[in-house]
Amino acid sequence: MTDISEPICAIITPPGYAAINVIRISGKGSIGIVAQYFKPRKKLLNSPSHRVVFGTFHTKEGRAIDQVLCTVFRAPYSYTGEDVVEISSHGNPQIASQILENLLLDARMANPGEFTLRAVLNGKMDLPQAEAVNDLVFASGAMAESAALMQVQGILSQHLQKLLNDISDTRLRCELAIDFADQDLPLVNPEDLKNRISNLLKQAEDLYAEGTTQGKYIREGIKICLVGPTNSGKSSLFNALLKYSRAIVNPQPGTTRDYLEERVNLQGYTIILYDTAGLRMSSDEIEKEGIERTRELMDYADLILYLLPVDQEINQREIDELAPDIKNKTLWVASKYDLINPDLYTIKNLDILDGHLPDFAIPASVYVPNGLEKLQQEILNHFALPQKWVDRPLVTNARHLAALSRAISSLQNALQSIENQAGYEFTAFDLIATSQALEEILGIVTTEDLLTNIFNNFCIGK
Ligand SMILES: Nc1nc2c(ncn2[C@@H]2O[C@H](COP(=O)(O)OP(=O)(O)O)[C@@H](O)[C@H]2O)c(=O)[nH]1
Ligand SMILES: [Mg+2]
Repeated sequence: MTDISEPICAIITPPGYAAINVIRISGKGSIGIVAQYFKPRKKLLNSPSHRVVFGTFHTKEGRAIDQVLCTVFRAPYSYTGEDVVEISSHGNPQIASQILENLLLDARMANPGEFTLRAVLNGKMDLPQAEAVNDLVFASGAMAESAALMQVQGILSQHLQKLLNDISDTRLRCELAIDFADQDLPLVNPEDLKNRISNLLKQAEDLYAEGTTQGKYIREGIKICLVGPTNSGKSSLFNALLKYSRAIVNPQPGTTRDYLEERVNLQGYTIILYDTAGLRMSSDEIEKEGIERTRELMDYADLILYLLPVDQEINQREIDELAPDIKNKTLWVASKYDLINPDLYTIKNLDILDGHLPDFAIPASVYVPNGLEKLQQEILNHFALPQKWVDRPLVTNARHLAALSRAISSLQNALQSIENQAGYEFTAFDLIATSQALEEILGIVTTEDLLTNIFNNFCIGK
């Protein structure tokens, strides 16, 4: 890695006209570099940390560019841990570019995520916190924001650190047992070690399970696919959930032939909603293609909302044929519920789906006030998603999940070796492997490739 105190700079506000622009410079000599162009120079040079200094930014030749505010942060009390100056100029992109051009005479352009990388290298934050900074910038939905913020604050890191401590404690006990094999140590017995490892395994597995379900939904959004016969109200429901008319709604069957994809927010969670072609036996080639795509989407989706409109007869054979093997990720929806005729169609009639669920279908109507409330509630229930954010360690990052999964395998091996009485050396070895996997999450052991990969996804200026 290159010299880590070399000054780097970038415009850290979005491009274009705005009220202000901010240009950041970080690294050795940053304050002096800015002071060359700034009047009153001494005031900037002598400014204490966390102060704002008002003045004029000039070119090297002495031509005034703009009146600016310089915020001074002195090492180590800055985001990066280095000397930092943030120059706020008037929000004309040409002004910001000219300021940057002058700084670039003495500093280099920052790479994506390089300010945050320096924060990590200087011990201002650990790797999961840095990754969460990026998640926070790109978070969609209140839940994703809360999850990322919690990680920036280090809640996951603290939890992993505690797990690491417990693992080393257990490993030390194994090592004691190896070293003093001929003596009777009350501190180590197989039963106790087994309990400790089982307990560690359970904690790791719980963290993993929540990460692959809620963590994944928070990070990637929940993919929900609307399916059902033609004219069952899929497009209407799609629009109603979106709260605007995106899909064409038409009493003519077969209006939606391709599928549509939109994101909506449901109580802080991002839902990726798909409106699909109706499922029915068809001889029309285009419609057949649409139905094929619907089937692919059904495989891909996290949840299927299968609409069974109350004004149509349910064709059991069609459901079996067109939508097999989806029953465990399907919510059955009694759509157009405002049209219900209790004599003809009761929830009980849905018993013809016997053997394939549903104990009930969820009544839904886009034409009555609050007609979708129950459905929205059932969606959240299906995923057991809390409606309010609770601070807890939650893994939302694919890299972290992969490492956690390796930690779990090693713990399983450790448990196995105790049960098989294979010798404490093996258990200790597996516990070391467990620690290494968790340390990788925390960035205690990193490679340059890993860091480059992570920070390449950041925006310039972060
Ligand atoms: N009464 C009533 N009619 C609905 C409801 N949802 C949709 N419709 C009507 O059903 C017809 C088909 O709707 P559409 O959304 O295009 O169904 P799709 O073919 O499944 O996409 C249209 O005439 C809609 O106005 C509902 O909740 N109540
Ligand atoms: Mg449609």
